[in-house]
Amino acid sequence: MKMKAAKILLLLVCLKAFCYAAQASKSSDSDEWEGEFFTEIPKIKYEGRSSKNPLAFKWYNAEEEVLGKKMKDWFRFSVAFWHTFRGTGGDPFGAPTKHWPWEDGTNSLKMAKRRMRANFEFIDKLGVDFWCFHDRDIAPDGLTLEEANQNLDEAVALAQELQTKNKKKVLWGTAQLFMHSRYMHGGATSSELEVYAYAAAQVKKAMEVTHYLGGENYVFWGGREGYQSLLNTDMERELNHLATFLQAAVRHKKKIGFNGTLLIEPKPQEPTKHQYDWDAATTANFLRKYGLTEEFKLNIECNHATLSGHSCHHELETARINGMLGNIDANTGDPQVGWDTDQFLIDIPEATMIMLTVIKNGGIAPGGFNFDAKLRRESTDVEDLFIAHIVGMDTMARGLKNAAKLIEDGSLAELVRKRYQSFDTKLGAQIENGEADFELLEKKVKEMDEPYVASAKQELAELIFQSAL
Ligand code: XLS
Ligand code: NI
Ligand code: NI
Repeated sequence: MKMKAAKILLLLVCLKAFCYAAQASKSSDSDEWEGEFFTEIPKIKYEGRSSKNPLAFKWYNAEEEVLGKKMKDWFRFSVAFWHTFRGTGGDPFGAPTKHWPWEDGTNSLKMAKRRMRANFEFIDKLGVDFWCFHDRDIAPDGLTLEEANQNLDEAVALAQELQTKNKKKVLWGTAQLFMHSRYMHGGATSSELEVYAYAAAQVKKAMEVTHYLGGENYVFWGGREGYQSLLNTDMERELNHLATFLQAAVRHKKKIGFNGTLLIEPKPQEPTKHQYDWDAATTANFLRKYGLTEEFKLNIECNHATLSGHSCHHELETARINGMLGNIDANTGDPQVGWDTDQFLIDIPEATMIMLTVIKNGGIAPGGFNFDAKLRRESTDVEDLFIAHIVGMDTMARGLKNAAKLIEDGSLAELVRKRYQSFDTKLGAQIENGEADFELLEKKVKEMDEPYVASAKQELAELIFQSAL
């Protein structure tokens, strides 16, 4: 009996191996993949809460309206090409663990095109409308800028064709200014003029292809724009360089007629010890100093928020109240790990707080929720790529529903309103309009008794919050 079971198992394993081998077959010198990439994955559908199917949504129902807007329009979910199609599972201590059946182990242009086809099948099956990319994720680099640009043009031409066919869009594009060794001191903040120029040329091209693909935003993430030691760094000069770089990007945007939003993605460190766009407040201050507040918004990444010692909710609120909330890189870190682990978000309270801010902001378009998130090194099945995004999307959908419940119920807003009601007075209005000077306030104090100080009602606020989850 045992032998028989083992034989059946062996047969199944062989069948599966054969199946992959068959899928992997392709005509020898074409990038065309014969058949589907994800043959065993159906189109992901909404099946509701009672479903036990891991390849179905339990909460995310694209067409369902919440507070007058379809779920898909609240989120505008996007797949990050670099994690989903270039993530290998390699880490500083270990080799790649992911051996996707469509990969041939090269970084050729042919392979780039095949991956592009896989990307569009993936986002289509997942039911997502957007994708994000770095220039060097989607096409191999070249020995010269011209060669790199040529490779990029070929990959982008195919992307354009597949976008039209599948009715998909670019949420944002960006330039990879951190991998190549020339960027070891940074791009726009490199101590080397030739590297500054190279970075500018690379961003110029990345902006142009993002525009060509109809991208709705363009991101600047300054991974290496920062320092390892202040002793060898002229911080003032580097920040000035960063500003002139961004000003030139604005001029180029206008020149090519790109109407997308320019976004800066704050992160405090990693790979540098200190990254200049530390957090939302630091970045807003930088933009203000250099007269760039009208031209840029922020792309808040939740894992970066926690690295900078804030919550994602704090960073989103900071961006919102500065009129700068542009996009969300939806991911999360690990409370026991001190780096950017880029995990899919599964925390319902966190998702609820994120959505409270997004609703207050009236939505996030033309930005969206980009899954800047990757599978764990140990997750190696093709279906894991889908399951990871499904859980991320369901988590955000639950967050949206909870936040809507809290807003419709109104008691949390009422608690906050009541806390500040002493300012809803004549004197309060004078203070808030900046008309109350110190003499006036001193006079008022002399007329009154010791101030009345009410309870903050934090536990009541928490009780109301958790009752909506
Ligand atoms: C890295 C960043 C990066 C940007 C795009 O930590 O999150 O992935 O989103 O360059
Ligand atoms: Ni990011
Ligand atoms: Ni990140």
